[in-house]
This record gives sequence, C-alpha cells and structure tokens, in this order.
Amino acid sequence: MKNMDDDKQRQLAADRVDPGSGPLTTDQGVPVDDTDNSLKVGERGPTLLEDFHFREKLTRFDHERIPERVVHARGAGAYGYFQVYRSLAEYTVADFLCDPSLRTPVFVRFSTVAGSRGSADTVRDVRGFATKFYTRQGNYDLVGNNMPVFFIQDGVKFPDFVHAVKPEPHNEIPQAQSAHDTFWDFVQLQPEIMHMVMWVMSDRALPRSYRMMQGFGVHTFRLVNSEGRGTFVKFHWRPLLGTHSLVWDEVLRIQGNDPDFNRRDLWESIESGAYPEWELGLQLVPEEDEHRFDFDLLDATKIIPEELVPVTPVGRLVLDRNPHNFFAETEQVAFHTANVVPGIDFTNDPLLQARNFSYLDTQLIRLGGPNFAQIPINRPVAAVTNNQRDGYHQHMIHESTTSYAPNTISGGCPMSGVVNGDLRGVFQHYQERVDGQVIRRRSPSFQDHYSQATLFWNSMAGWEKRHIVEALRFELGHVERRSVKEGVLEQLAHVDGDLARQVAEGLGLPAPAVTTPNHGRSSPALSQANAPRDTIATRKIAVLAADATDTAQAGELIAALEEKGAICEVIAPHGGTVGTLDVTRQLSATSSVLYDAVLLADGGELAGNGHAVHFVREAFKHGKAIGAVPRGEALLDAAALPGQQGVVGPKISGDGFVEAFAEAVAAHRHYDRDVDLVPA
Ligand code: HDD
Repeated sequence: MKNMDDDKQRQLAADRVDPGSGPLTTDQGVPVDDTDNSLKVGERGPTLLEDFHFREKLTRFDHERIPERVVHARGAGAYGYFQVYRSLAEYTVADFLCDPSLRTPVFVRFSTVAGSRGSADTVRDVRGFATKFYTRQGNYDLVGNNMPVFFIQDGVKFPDFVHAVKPEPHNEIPQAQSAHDTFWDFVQLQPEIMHMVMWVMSDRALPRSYRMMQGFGVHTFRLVNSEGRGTFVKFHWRPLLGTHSLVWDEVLRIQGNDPDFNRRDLWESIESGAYPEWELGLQLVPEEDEHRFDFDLLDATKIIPEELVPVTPVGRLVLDRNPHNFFAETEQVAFHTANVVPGIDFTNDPLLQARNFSYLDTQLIRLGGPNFAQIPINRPVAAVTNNQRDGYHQHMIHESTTSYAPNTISGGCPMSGVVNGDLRGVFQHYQERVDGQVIRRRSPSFQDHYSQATLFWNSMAGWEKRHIVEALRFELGHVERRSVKEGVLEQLAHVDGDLARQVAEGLGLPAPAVTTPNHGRSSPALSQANAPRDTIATRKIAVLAADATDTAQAGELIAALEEKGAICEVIAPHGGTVGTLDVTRQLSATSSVLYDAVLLADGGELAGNGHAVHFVREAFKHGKAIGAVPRGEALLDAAALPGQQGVVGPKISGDGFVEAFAEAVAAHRHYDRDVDLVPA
C-alpha cells in the first residue's frame, strides 16, 4: 500500500504544484509571448535591458545552485513510514515509540561522505543513513551511517579529518577517494581512527544497494521515560534484504557504467513497488551499567558488541514513495542531530555535542537563513508556535501583535506547554549531575584505540580479511610518501601483526618490527559472512540469449525466478526481440557489473561473441552466481572458468535447476573462487 495519505504527504500536497498546460509566465505571473528570442533593436541589434523576462530568466538561472553539503553532498532520498512493534513506554515517552498503531511519516536520505554532488555512487566510503521522523511531537532526526563507529572521538577534529579525506587543496584531486597522501597522513597520526579504518577498508564501504546496508545511530543516546529515568541506547537499522556488498574491481567499473548505480537502484525499486524495509533494533543499557564495559559508552569509536548487549527489534521502517523533485526535497532536506523529541536525549559524547552545534549552523549557510524549517520537506507536521519571526525567506504571515514573552497583550501566548505543573508532552532535558574541572583533555577511558579494531579483524571471514588487505594495499599503493605508508603500517601492527605484514608485503616495504599481541577475541555479529542470505528478492539477473535461444524454456526460467522476486533482464547481441523475448539491452550497451547473477540461456552464437564471453568471465571474477541451461554449455566452455563454485548447470534442468540457481544467487557472492586467473 502506497503511503499517500499520511500527515506529511497531506501537508506536502498543498505545496506541490503542477505547471500543467497553463501559459508561460514570469515569476510575477505575467504571460510571456516568446521565450526563445531576447528583445532586440532590430533582428540583428543589441539586446535591451528592458527585456524583464530575459533578465529574470537569466538571473534565476545564475542563482540556481546552493552550496552543496560540506560532507555527504551526494545522496538520494525517499519517503516512507516507521511503526513500532510494541510500546516502549518503559523506556521512553517518545510518542512515536509508544503507540504500535501509529505510522509515523519519515524521509530518509542516503549519501556518500567525501565526494561532491556529481561524484559516482559506488566509491569506497561510509554511507550516510539519515532519517527524519515527522512525529506528532515534532521532528526527530536520526542522522546515522552504515557503520557503527566514527573516525574521531571529539568533534573539534572534524574539520581536520574532513580536510584530510577530501580532495587535496592544491589541485582538488582525487575526487571521492581516500586513496591519497593527506588522508593516510592523518591516519598515521590519529590512532583513534584505526577501528573506523578497518570498517572503511572492509566491504561495508561498498554496499550493493542502499536497500542492503545496515544503519547505525553510532553514538550512545539516551531514552527517558515518564519518571525521568534514563536508559542508554544504540540505534541499529537492519535491512530485510540482508547486508550485501560489491567487490572492489566491480565498484571501479560501475563508476563508468552507471555512476548513479545506488541512486537508480533505490528509485527503481520504489517505483516498482519493491519497497525497501529495515527493522529498528535497540541496544539498551541501564544507567547504572554505564561503567560496566572495558570501553567508554561516550566514545563514538567503539561499538557495544552484540554478544554483550543484544539488539532488540522494536519496529520497522518502510520506504514507499519517491520524491517529486530532487532539489526541493532531497537537496533541501536539513537534518540536525539536535532535532529530538520528548523521551530521546543526548549523552556527553564529545562528538555528538559538536554535531549538535554543527548541523544547525551549516543549514544557515546552505539554505540561506534561519527560516529553512519552513521549507516543505523540513516542516514538522506538529504545529509550530513561537516568537521567532523575521529573517530571510519568512513564508508565514504572523498576525499577532506580540512577538515576545512574557506578554499580556496576546494573553501570554504562545505560552509554555507545561499546564498545572504537568510536564508530559514537553521536552525536558535529562537532569544529569555534572561536576568537573574546565579542561581541554581527552578522558583516559578514550585511550584504547586498537582493541576493537583487532576485534573487527578477528571477526572477519577469510575472504573478508583478504578484501581488507587488498583494500589497504590499493589505498596505500596510491600514497606517494614512503614515510606515510610506514606510519600506517606501524598503526596496523597494533591491530594485528599478520595484517600489517601482509599489507607491507604488497607494498614492498619491510613489516614493522614492533607488533601488539592480538587479544584473540571476536564478535561473530560483525561479519557479513554471518548475515542472512535467504532471498533473491530484487536481485538482478542477466539472461544471455540470442536468436537461436529456446525462448519458451528461457521464458519459463525467467518466470520461475521472478516468482521468487528476482528481476530478470534479457541481454542479446542486438536490441528488439529474440524469439518471444523482449531484449532489455544489447550486449555492447551493458556490462556484467550491473547485475547480480548471469543465466546462460544459450551457447552457440554467444560462444563466439567476445562481449558474451567477457560478460561471463567478469561476472565469475566478481563472485556472481552463474547458471547455464544445457544449450548454454558452449558459452560456459568458451569462458573457461577456473572452478565451479556458484556455477549451476548445465547438466541439471527444470525445478532442480531453478532451486539450485536461486540458492546460488541468494548466497550473493562466491568469494572463494580463484579469480586471479580470470582475465576479465
Ligand atoms: Fe555529520 C552531514 C552522519 C559526525 C557535521 N552527517 C551528515 C549527514 C550524515 C551524517 C548522514 C548527511 C545528512 C543529509 O543527508 O543531509 N556525521 C554523521 C555521523 C557522524 C557525523 C553518523 C558521527 C557519528 N558530522 C559529524 C561531526 C560533525 C558533522 C562530528 C561536525 C562537528 N555532518 C556535519 C555537517 C553536515 C553533516 C557539516 C553536512 C551537511 C549537513 O550537515 O547538513 O554539519
């Protein structure tokens, strides 16, 4: 069911305009006779200043751009709803978390961090996962990422970190990449980054889809119940489709084939009715347990291992509606960590404290003044009543004669929401006693920078470790300064000696002499190898076919796979049709990297087609499932694949084939193939 009629959509409907078939007008509503020729003195003469339409049109064009976000500039968004499974009143007074019958409208924006607005989607980077809940008690923003930790511990380092990872200032190179000297120079000098470096060098930084990645609030926040009791909380989003990644070589090729890969994927799945879904999970820690761990809950470079505090599922998020206008909605949406509602509060995490300043501040420049909360996408569905009035772009016409408090002239309005001492429904800051010396120093409880980086490394499957080593070799291979590489190797040696040795070997540098012993602990929940792989829903399967294909048989296979939720596209040497099948794309106009799996519906002609052979080899190289009907055997032979892992057929057919192939596709990737031998 499309969520057409929630409070937010009803509110937005009033702002949506359809220029329809009306006449062309100026911004003042004056009909225009001709927008193709400027007003001139004679047909070949100079243009006149009095051509107000021409001047307005150019002026508006000249001012069309607003500053892109200083980080997370590239993104894509969608509307949906959130619904809690059961009341969480035991922990919080937040209305939207206490009423299971309530569907709270949301807008979610996914993003990459380092690249500019026009950069490619598939880069090695963290992904933003920001959710605006339009609750009845005002807007609540959960501004998270797809990784549960962060690069730095104190927000005062954020400009340094961002300057280091962004393109270098002298030549603005490289775009949307961390594989350069300034980033790794920062890494070698700022060891608190090492846990996050492990995540960013892992496949988590290459999500297959926004719909197939986890989200995390990162910080420890606080839930507050009606008695004022606080509970520490970490927020987790878990995708129903599983957590899946691309592989590095594929990522590089997708950048050229479809720079909008993740954006398009989100858009198309929502348009097709395959609405992405996440489950919200909470890790809850009673206040009295604050110091129970060997790390500090206030340190955003640390997770709470799920083996210590399980993630309790509490609700679901569904995205079911694309925006109507990218600029008006996705570009102008303004998130802010300090947008909280009663029952959700902050902690003294110094990173969070800095964010609570920075997001409001950045919107003032980005959106041009203090009234940005009136922009339709940002406007709460809850009533806004206060004395904040003037400033650029005020859209409301406030009619009261007063704009101060207290007053008698307006009967004291707007007045405090506290009626007869009843504090329910108003935001009350959590009452925490804080004592301390004014001091510019990091807490000693923030000093262990390596244990959890090691925990992450130890928790990885063999192929995940291999990918991390390859990523570090690639990144450091692009660093020019030997001293920087050596500094990073020394840092890696504190995470794991073997890791540092393998990376050093790839770089042709000596392994660090001093290594820190590995503590040997692991957390299975951290490995993507342990994530569920039980569905092929929305996986894209390329069906390679040609004129001689038995299209009746291919059609049946396609129907059986689509029945399981897969999306099949027919790829053939030419466009139009092959037999009874419509060709989605001709071979020369697409690439295997845009698909999750390949079905060889034919062999003969395709076995002699370089595009087809390359397609199969490349898919194999990237770990994808390959299915072949008996007629596809010749193409399989031509591809000369070194190994059978994840290759189904051509000897089995019928239902047995469909089931075996679906299982291979659901496994997502077959990483243990010997792909170095594949010349794709
Ligand atoms: Fe941030 C944007 C996530 C630390 C300052 N951040 C931004 C967005 C996401 C995050 C998802 C994009 C929101 C959107 O789609 O519009 N940021 C995080 C997470 C962090 C984090 C999960 C650590 C846990 N950020 C962080 C710090 C600071 C900022 C420490 C500054 C002290 N972030 C910003 C910003 C941005 C932003 C400069 C750029 C555009 C915007 O806010 O609206 O203010």
